[in-house]
Amino acid sequence: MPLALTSIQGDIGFITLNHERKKNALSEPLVCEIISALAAFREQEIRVAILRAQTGSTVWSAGHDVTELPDSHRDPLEWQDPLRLLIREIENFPAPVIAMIEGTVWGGACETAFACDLIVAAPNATFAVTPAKLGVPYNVSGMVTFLNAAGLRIIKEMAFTAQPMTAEQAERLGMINYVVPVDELETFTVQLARKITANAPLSISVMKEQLRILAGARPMSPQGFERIQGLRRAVYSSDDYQEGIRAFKEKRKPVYKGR
Ligand code: KGA
Repeated sequence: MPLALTSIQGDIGFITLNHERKKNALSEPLVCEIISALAAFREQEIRVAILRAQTGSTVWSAGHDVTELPDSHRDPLEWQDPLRLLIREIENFPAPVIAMIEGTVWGGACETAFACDLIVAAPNATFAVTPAKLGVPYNVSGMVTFLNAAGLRIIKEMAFTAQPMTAEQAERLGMINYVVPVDELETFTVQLARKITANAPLSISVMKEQLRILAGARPMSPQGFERIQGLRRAVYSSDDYQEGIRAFKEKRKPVYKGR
């Protein structure tokens, strides 16, 4: 069974996450299917892509497939990691991608939603930034995605507490575009997409690309980058990182020691 289903309505393409058993965790096979779907949409000149879960989902996506994260001593979010590939595909897709969210959104899935151009959510949606729950040192461009989604203090609270934020709060803080009743979610999202497809695609595409480049333009010295990478390495080589991954697999609470 496909892990991601695709369908097309006019010039709007839908990608539906379809791995309910694993709560749509972003495993390499699932990410590959999403990326293939986006590639096909490019060929078909789709003008808006909508990334969604199945109707009635309680979990939109549980984030990175934790069982695929390296045990230790390797960067868990290196350049070719499936989550990193997915984020870049969404950002580089030449038309808007709308995240249509029903259910909870965790970690790398939260970044995936924030990497989308617009977000429409049902009232039951929540958003959690979870690296600190697992002991993961998040990567630099991923932190930029979060930083571009909300004010610094809000992102710090989400990252440090790892607690889910409600859709209502996320809308109030400008992190998402709309919260709409669950039974209107699809109609509303399609109407929003149609407002986009009524406009000039080349103009939209170049604005998306400009905003991507501008939003990612963060001055950093080579030394600053190397410093961050060195700090991250100390974290993914730590006992705590191993404990976080092990605890997830053993379905228990981690015990962190700070080393
Ligand atoms: N990776 C791998 N497997 C996962 C998973 C994940 N992120 N989330 C859930 N699963 C598996 C889970 O182990 C179980 O497998 C199945 O999906 C159903 O989940 O049947 P199995 O083999 O035991 P579960 O937990 O039974 O479902 P639930 O009780 O309905 O709870 C759903 C939630 C989403 C609340 C729960 O599964 C959960 O807390 N998942 C982890 C959420 C999370 O913390 N994600 C962050 C992943 O890290 C991440 O994205 C990064 C890189 N980060 O934060 O830095």
